[in-house]
Amino acid sequence: MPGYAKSEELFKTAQEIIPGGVNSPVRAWQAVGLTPRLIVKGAGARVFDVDGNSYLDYMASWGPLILGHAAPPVVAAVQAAAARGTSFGASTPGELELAEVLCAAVPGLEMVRLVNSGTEATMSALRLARGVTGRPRVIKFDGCYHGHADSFLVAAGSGVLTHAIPGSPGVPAEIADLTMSLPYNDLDAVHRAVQRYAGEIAALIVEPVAGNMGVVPPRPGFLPGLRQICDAAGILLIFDEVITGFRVGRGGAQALYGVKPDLTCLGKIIGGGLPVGAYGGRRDLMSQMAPVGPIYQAGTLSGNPVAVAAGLATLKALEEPGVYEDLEDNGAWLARELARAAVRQGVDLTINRVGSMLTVFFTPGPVANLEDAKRCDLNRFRQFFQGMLAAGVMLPPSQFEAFFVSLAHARQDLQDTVDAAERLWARWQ
Ligand code: KE4
Repeated sequence: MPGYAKSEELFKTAQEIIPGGVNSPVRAWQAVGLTPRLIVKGAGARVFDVDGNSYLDYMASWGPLILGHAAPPVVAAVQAAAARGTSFGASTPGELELAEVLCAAVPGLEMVRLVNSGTEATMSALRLARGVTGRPRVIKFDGCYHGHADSFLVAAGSGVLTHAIPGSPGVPAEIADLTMSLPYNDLDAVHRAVQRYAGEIAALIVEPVAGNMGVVPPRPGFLPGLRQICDAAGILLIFDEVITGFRVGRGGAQALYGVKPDLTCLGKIIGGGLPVGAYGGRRDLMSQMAPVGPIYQAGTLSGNPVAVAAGLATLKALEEPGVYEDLEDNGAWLARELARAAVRQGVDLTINRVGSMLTVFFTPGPVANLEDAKRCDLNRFRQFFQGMLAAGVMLPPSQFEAFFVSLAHARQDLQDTVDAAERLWARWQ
């Protein structure tokens, strides 16, 4: 391996003019105690850093790159769109096409609006819920992350959890007080909160498969139970499918588990690696959004034609027959073989997986909520990350994130990953 002198030099300079040297905190690799590698290229299942090192990539840009890096149809669509102009400040046919694709695929979407990030999607969905119900409170779950809008930074899972910031300075207590954060998979806690604040709760927002405390699937009955509680209390159910949308199936987690939310938030995959988010749901709710309704939300680059082209090319590629079966087969194979290697090497771990998103938790488990996830041996994860990086495998730099298998990962890539892990674990004895 040619070392990482250039990454070190550039990252040192970056820290002088960009907070922490990064444009998003988790990229600073503080949780794994290494200098982050600056990436200059991706191709298929691999990324290449500024020093010329190559890595099998399981970060997938935190989820969007389900086709792999620089997928030819996406690159071609972006090049063609850019050559026609990058933004017009006017509606374009592509925005309508993407809205039609989303509404056709996702059961809960009767209407949808494009924005620029998952944060914008969730903050807009919450404003809509509060505007329609006239109620101020919102329920979220410990370990779930919904972006960095004030109402959600009270006990978020990604970023904030990794950086041990309980909530965040700058979030007014008055705002945080309107949010309740409950244990994931705990319907009794939801019942208690709803009884305590009946009539004051606008919405309950949930990652239908949690991805920001590591992957934590919903217990059987959890999602249907949330639906029933919300129906009985007049609370709007919001599924944050920014990760799970088009990841765990074409219709997202709501199709996989058969529970339809009132509002859905999307991001990541629907932009194919470019900035696209979306929120949508029942027509009677979305019709309350300006300019047709009174609730305001806007964005200069919402529905940007180049980003929309990347999203459309990605979602079109995901219409190919068998793609989700392939992702399921490869996700299951990787999880099973990693677990078998861990047993052979006497390493205590738990692997949670849904489709092609999975997390290796360094705890005997089970891991069904944030408290369970917090029992992980973070030093073991740090050793695992560092050892795998040295072996040419780039994992997400936090115990509380998901590995993503893409359509570009060949079975041999997965085998190489398992072999690297087993060689590393053998040295742990
Ligand atoms: P963005 O604003 O980062 O596009 O989306 C926020 C968001 C909303 N909802 C869910 C379920 C999410 O996972 C996210 C963002 N995910 C994190 C990592 N899991 C993004 C990585 C980062 O913060 O750099």
